[in-house]
Amino acid sequence: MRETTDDRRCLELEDRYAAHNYHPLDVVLSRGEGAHVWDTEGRRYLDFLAAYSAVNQGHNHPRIVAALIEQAKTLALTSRAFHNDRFGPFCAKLAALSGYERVLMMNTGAEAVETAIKAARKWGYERKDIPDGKARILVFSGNFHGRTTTIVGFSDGESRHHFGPFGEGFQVLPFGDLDAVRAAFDENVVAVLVEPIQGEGGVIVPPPDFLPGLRRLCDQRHALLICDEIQSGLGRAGALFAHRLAGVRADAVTIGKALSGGLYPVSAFLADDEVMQVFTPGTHGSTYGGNPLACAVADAALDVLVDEELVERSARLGERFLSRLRAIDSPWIAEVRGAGLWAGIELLPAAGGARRFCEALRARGILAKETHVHTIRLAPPLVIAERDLDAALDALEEVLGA
Ligand code: IF1
Repeated sequence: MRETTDDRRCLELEDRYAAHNYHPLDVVLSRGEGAHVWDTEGRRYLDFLAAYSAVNQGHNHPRIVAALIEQAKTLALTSRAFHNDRFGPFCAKLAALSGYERVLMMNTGAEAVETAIKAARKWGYERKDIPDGKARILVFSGNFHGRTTTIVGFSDGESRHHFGPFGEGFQVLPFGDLDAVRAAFDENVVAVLVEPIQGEGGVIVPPPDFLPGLRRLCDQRHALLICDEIQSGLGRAGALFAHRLAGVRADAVTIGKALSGGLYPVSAFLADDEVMQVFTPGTHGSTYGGNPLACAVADAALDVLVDEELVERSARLGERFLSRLRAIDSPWIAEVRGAGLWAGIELLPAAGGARRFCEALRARGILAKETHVHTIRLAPPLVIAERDLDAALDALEEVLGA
C-alpha cells in the first residue's frame, strides 16, 4: 500500500506509543458507512470483519449515531447509585426481545461473561447447595470468551500464555463431544458455558445434536446452560441467538458487540429470575454498566436490528452466501463452515496460511481477517447490499479459485 505522510505519521505514532498487542492488516481507515470503510487515501473497502460482528447494523448507522448524540447532550452517566429514565425502559425492551425475565448490563463482552460465571457459581451455592468454593463450570477447547485472567485461564490458546496463575473451577472438554461432557458432569457442576458457534476458533459449527444434548444433560443434572452469544448473536448466524437454531433455550445468555451497533461498549447478561435474583444490592456492578448513554445507543441498535429485519436478512442472504462459497472450485479449500452471514473458510496447510489470501482480498477491496493461521473469517455487516455480497463472492472465487 502506498502510505501517505499522514498514514506514515499515524503508524509511527502507533508503533512508538501504543502497545504492540495486535498485528493489523496494512490499511489505515478513516471513514465508515454501512458495509463500507474508506482508507486515508479514499480507497473504499467492503468490511468483511464488521469489527468482529459489532457492526452488524453497518458502520455509523444514522439512527444509532443520532441516539448517541441526543443522549450525550442530555445525560450520559449517573452511576447506578441513582435511577435514570433510560435504564428501566431499555431493560424491559431487551427482556421482551430476548425472552429472558431479567437483564444485567455491563460494558464489554468479557465483563458479561465474568458476570455469567459469578451468577452460575452463586446460584450453585445458594440454590443447589454446592459446597462453598467447589463450583465447577464446563467449557470447551477452542473457546474464546474474552481476555480477563479468569477467562484466559480456561482458554486453550496463546491468549493464556504467561498470564498465570489461574483460578480453579473450570474443565475444558472437546467441543462437540457429548460423551466427554457426560463423563465430566459431577454434582459440583453449576454450568456449561459454550459458544453455540465458535467464532475465534474459526466459525466452528458443532454437530446438530450437541446443543440439544447439552440442554438435556443440564436438565438431568440440574446445571445451567449458558450460551455466549457475544459474537454469534443478534443476527450474525441468521437468528437472534445462534443456539435457538438448534431448538434449544439456554438458561442464560451473554451478548455484546452488535448490542450497540459499534457505537459504544454495551454488553448484557440475560437470565430468568431464578438465576438473576442471586444478585442482591452490592453483590455485583460496574461504573458504566447500564448508563443512560449505553441504553440510548443499544435501544436504537435493537430498533435497527428489528425494523430493518436484519436477522431474517442474515438468514436469507446467508443461504446464498454459504452455497456460493461451498461451490468455489479451489485447490486450497479444506472446508467452508458457517451460518447466516458468517463463514469460516479453512484452507489446506499447502495453501501456506490464510493471511496472503486476505492480502489478495484487500487488493480487491475486501477487508477480511484470518484466524488460527489457516482460516479466512467472513462476517460482513448484515446490511450489506446484495450486489456487494455478490461482488465479494466474485472476488473470493478469483482469489481462491483454481
Ligand atoms: C480481541 C477474538 C473474536 C467473543 C466472544 C466474548 C468476547 C468476544 C464469543 C469478549 C470478543 C473479540 C475480542 C477481540 C477480537 C474479537 C475476537 F479474535 F478475540 F476472538 F471476535 F473472535 N465472547 N471477541 O468473540 O468481548 O470483551 O472483547 O467485548 O480481544 O482481540 P469483549
